[in-house]
Amino acid sequence: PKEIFLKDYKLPDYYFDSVDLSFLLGEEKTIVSSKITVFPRVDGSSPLVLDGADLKLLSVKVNGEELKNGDYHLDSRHLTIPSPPSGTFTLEIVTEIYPQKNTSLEGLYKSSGNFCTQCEAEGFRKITFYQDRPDIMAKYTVRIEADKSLYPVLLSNGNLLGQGDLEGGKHYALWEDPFKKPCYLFALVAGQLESRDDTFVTCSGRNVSLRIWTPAQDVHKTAHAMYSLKAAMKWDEDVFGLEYDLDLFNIVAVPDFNMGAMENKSLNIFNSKLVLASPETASDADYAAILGVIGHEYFHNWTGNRVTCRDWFQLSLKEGLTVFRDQEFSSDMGSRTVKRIADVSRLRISQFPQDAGPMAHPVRPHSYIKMDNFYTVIILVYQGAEVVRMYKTLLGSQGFRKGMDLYFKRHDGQAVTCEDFFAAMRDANDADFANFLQWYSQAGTPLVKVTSSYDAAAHTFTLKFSQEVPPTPGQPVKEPMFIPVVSGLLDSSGKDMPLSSVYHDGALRSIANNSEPAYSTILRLTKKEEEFVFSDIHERPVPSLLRGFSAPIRLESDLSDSDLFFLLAHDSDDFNRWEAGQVLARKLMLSLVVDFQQGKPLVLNPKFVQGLRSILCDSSLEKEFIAKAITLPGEGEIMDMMEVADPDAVHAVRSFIRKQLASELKADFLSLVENNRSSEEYVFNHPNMARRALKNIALAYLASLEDQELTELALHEYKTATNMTEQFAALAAIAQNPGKIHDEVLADFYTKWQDDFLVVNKWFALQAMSDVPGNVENVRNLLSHPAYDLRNPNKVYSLIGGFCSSPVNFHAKDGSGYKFLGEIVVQLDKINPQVASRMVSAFSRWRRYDETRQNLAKAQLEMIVSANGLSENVFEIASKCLA
Ligand code: B3K
Ligand code: ZN
Repeated sequence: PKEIFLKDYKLPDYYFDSVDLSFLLGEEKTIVSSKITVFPRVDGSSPLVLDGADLKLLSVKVNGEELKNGDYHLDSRHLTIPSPPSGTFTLEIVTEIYPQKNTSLEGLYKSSGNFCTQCEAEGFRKITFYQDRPDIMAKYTVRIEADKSLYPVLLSNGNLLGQGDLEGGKHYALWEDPFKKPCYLFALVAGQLESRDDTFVTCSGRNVSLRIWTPAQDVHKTAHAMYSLKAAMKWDEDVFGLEYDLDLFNIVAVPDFNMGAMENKSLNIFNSKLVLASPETASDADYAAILGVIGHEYFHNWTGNRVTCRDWFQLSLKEGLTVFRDQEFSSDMGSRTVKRIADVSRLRISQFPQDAGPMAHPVRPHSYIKMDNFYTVIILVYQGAEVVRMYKTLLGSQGFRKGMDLYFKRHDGQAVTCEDFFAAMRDANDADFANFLQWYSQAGTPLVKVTSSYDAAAHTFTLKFSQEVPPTPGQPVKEPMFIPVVSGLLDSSGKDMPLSSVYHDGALRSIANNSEPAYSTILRLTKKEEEFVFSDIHERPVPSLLRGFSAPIRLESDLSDSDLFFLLAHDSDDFNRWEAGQVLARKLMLSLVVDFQQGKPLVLNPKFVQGLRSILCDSSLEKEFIAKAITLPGEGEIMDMMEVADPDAVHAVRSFIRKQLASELKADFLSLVENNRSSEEYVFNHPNMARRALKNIALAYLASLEDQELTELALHEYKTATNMTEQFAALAAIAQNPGKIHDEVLADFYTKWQDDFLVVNKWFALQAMSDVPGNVENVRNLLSHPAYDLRNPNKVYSLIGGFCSSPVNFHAKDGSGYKFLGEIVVQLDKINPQVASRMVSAFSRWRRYDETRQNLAKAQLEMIVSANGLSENVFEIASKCLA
């Protein structure tokens, strides 16, 4: 396999101006004809090299003349024309492809009888020979011809120029996209679909037709997606002044899709999971995900499509920025604190571990074998969004907006780099960003340690920071980073102290602005070690550091447990209130893990129970915040903090604490369930979601007690639920404990929902994630369940992905979990390398476990790497794991 390096980037020798594509969609094969206007970047005859994969070449013409065999070279990856004519010329290529046989779901393929495409990152080369790179931007027209009864709807990017009937029961449609675009944004859809139609009136008064396409029976489930789309369009106008630029916006939902969705210009293609929702079939989490992803793909129209990436190393330019934008959108539509907590938890669960493992790489990677592997490794996307968030933290909303405006002014219609974004932010604000660019090139999560001291005589409070970026593959030594630490100081009554000035680096900086006292300030860390001294501090404060998680780092402080309980009770920054509770819980869990390993009896610190009880009873708190605050850190998070990860001990401890809390707070939990039942119809809004979240977590705690009465309660909630959020939560609460009721309820749920594949996936995932020992056998059996299909990515993510997320069973000491995954990966790789490669990443932390487990996992990785005909996708991940 060939590794591609950022340092080797070269401007293309040829650019494409216009691209006319024509598709004859057939049952056996599809014929793709392209006519491209090519012009050289500089004069002189360099060869024109086109990418191509799995294509049958039928003909090549240059300026209308067919090329003979010797006039071009063809190998398994390229079509090369060694000496094209000088100046502008036309290139015509005809290829034959087989979408029906394409199980990789990349390029043009069929999903449930309909044709659709997925080209990002490098899938366009599976459709025709092309310079498949994002800095080739061209204007496209697309003609689609197909059988009219089988494929009544024919869609592509841009505006519909014409359509009509043809002989033999066929018809055609002609589309034109007036905007230049890279080929990864090309899309085509053909099939039996119906649409929900609506109109959005833009800020300048233009009418935009909105259409969401699905099979006829699902159209009624698209109301929330349409609501989300209109909300996103309005938000982008209000917050960034960005207006939609065409008269039509299409979304198509398809059941077989490798990822969540794709931002193709004016023709977004979505995994059905992220479009279809009804109160009976989708949970609050699904509704929230739909809102976020519809927003995300829509926002790409400006951040990704109008301004795109020069090369794939710059992926974060569009993904980091667009993830940041969708996070802000969701925050504005719901609760900002709760959204931030959810995003930071995700960062901790997925990104930090990756960043500490064999796949660690900077936001802008230095090399890749298969670009697709760098979308699933969340570092890039989530860390990328954190980097964008830091610009906003440093510049404020207005400064950030100025930077965005300048970015669009400078780069609309261009393919650019992360430096270009940085420069726009800097120049628009005349800002000093120190060595901020390190965030793009250095991998690894910085570890910041802080100690504090109070000088009562001098009225000063000192914070001493040190930072260290751990070594990662290929980067043994690191430079210090520029880390903005938003901080405040609490007085003994729990109020924020007014901050007047801080001494740092030989200078006294005033914090108060225009004589208004400030209660929070940004400490700019840039060195390996440094000190900040606050003056005029008249009592020993409790510091609240890294408010709102102002930088994606690990923070270790010398705060005592009582400081943390104090922050949990009083911090004005709700994020940090939650964080204080998490730090306490992590400490507690780690110390109980040691007790467990030493065979000591487990005892829960009564102060912890007390702290959580006061959160539960604090009526000033938002319900969803309470639900988050009483959720313990995940097992993975705790294992990550251990020298040698011990899944059994961590699981035992977490279950112990849950049960202990459930029994001590039983009365509180019972009243939460009572008082938060749905009385009205399902509404997707923050207060209602918050109420359901709180009720559901209380129910889960109660059911963990395995008490008959409480199981009856959960069963009652299951039976009376009028929406999926509550029904599924009750099912999950019951499913924690094996037994007769467990089996009956699971069977009942399947019978109810067997015709709804999205609900059935929830049912698979729930069983796959079970902690019941030996669950691997159950999961194996489910592989042959009639509703299961390894070719459908959603089903794989539910069952196989779900299984790997259960530490006790995936990491079972007998190796049964590893063996299961090893077998599946090899089998899946033949069908769909992208999905197989996502699954193999579950092995990536294998060195963190004990020797027995290491050997068992390593054996599976070795077996995978030596498998015949292994894809580059899986090879890249598995070999990096072994390196
Ligand atoms: N840009 C796509 C992801 C493409 C992944 C390709 N393997 C959608 C998104 O950003 O949401
Ligand atoms: Zn994206």
